[in-house]
Amino acid sequence: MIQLWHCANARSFRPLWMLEEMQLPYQLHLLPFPPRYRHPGWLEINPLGTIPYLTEGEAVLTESSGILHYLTQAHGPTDLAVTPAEPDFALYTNYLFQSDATFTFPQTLVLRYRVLEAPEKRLPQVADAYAKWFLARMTWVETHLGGTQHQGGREWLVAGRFTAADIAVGYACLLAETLGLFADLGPATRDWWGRCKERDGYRRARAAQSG
Ligand SMILES: N[C@@H](CCC(=O)N[C@@H](CS)C(=O)NCC(=O)O)C(=O)O
Repeated sequence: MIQLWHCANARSFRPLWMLEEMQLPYQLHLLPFPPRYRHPGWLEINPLGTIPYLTEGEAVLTESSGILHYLTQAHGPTDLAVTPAEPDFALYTNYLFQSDATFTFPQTLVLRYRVLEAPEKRLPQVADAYAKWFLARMTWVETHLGGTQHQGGREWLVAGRFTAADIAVGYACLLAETLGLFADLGPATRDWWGRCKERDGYRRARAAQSG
């Protein structure tokens, strides 16, 4: 049985949403955020102190977008993955890695220095700089979604269908909503995120984390 340790709306939402899209059985462990400080014994389970933390038998994974890849490979085949035989395989792979390393990374500095730190330790200059960084990086997504498909724009990020890339990158929009950055994203990105949120899998994942 797959087990997922998760905090509401944190990066572990990526695997939670994926599990719901794939309709795989799993056991969810909901933790308070940040678990390192608020869930005694968490560092003994995961020395990184972070979530997601997913296990399946001997398999242990801690990277949210890597887990999406793991699930498609271990429990596929599924149309949520793009195969090497498809034209968008390179874009798909790039989005999976880009989702956390390029898009969510700057958001976490905004979260930390604008929201999580005690007021006297907040650093508005750092938070503002990384908010700008995030919005600048997301122009890649805006340009991509707004182009081709006969220049009417793309419905989904790759392969003309909803895939794990939409989940991985879509999470950055969820976090942008939490951080008050969503309105500053481009119109094609905001429309696409609206479509993502209409997925039954997304709705089930949101319901699962609310207990
Ligand atoms: N690159 C990792 C980052 C994991 C990570 O930093 N998770 C955050 C939650 S969004 C966390 O656990 N933060 C709490 C902490 O560091 O104490 C991933 O994509 O899963």
